[in-house]
Amino acid sequence: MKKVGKTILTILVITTLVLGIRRLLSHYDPRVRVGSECSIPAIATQQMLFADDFEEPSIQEFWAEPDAGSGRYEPGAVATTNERDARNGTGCVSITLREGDVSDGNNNERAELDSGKHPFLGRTIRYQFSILIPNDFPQIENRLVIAQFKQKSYHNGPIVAQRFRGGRHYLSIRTIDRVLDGRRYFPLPDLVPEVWHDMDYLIRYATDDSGFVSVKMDGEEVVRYCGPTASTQGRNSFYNKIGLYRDRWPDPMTIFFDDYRLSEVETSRAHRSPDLEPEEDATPED
Ligand SMILES: [Ca+2]
Repeated sequence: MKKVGKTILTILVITTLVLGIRRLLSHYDPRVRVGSECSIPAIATQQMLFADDFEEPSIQEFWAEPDAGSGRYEPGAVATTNERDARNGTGCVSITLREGDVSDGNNNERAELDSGKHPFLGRTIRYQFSILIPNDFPQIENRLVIAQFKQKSYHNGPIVAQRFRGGRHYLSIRTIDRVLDGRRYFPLPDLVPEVWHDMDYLIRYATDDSGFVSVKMDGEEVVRYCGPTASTQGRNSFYNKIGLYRDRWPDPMTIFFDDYRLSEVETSRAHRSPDLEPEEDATPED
């Protein structure tokens, strides 16, 4: 029995060490600067490329078809509605996910609107949308992504993901093309049920350290990250999804969005945004 105990202890120690070293290797990236160490250029001009205010009976045509690629949402899962107060106008979009919807067989399920794939490498793109969770939205300890920014052919997850898990609202950004890819985590202000929150992402897609991600929520900058935001292994093809992507769960979820805008931005290096306050410690988590 003593020998068995010793063996188990040895295995535990080795596992902890390996996981710790892996975490260090994947987290540390000398090309990355965050918070006040990172300077984001100010917006000089911007041109809107796609927009949906969800005032029409159907969503706009730029959104990818429900069954494009590996599938986006089940018939009827996405619908414009004027049955609740919209962020602006009278309409918004409701997205509902039920157990087993559009699963790829890997214990996940989804109902997401997809911006379509675009050659955004070397360009600065601004994504704005408003988001509302209803009072009865399940706040559960289960993976849930409500907005994500992805690069085609760069596998194993999004570059940037807005997550909501067990009531915690936070962002993940991948550290790209390292020996071991990892993620950095940033806390976001609470998502208050029945309140419209305005998200505003500014992302420069670059495979070198000229890339950046700046996130504003309700007009306040809450995340600032400088470093690679695109992989040399992926294509020059980027897409944004909003909605519900989670590990399998029995209870249905409905979330609302309004005022979607996708714009290309010209920045002025001469006029930088004022520095952020030093970054708070983020809770590391998978
Ligand atoms: Ca609207």
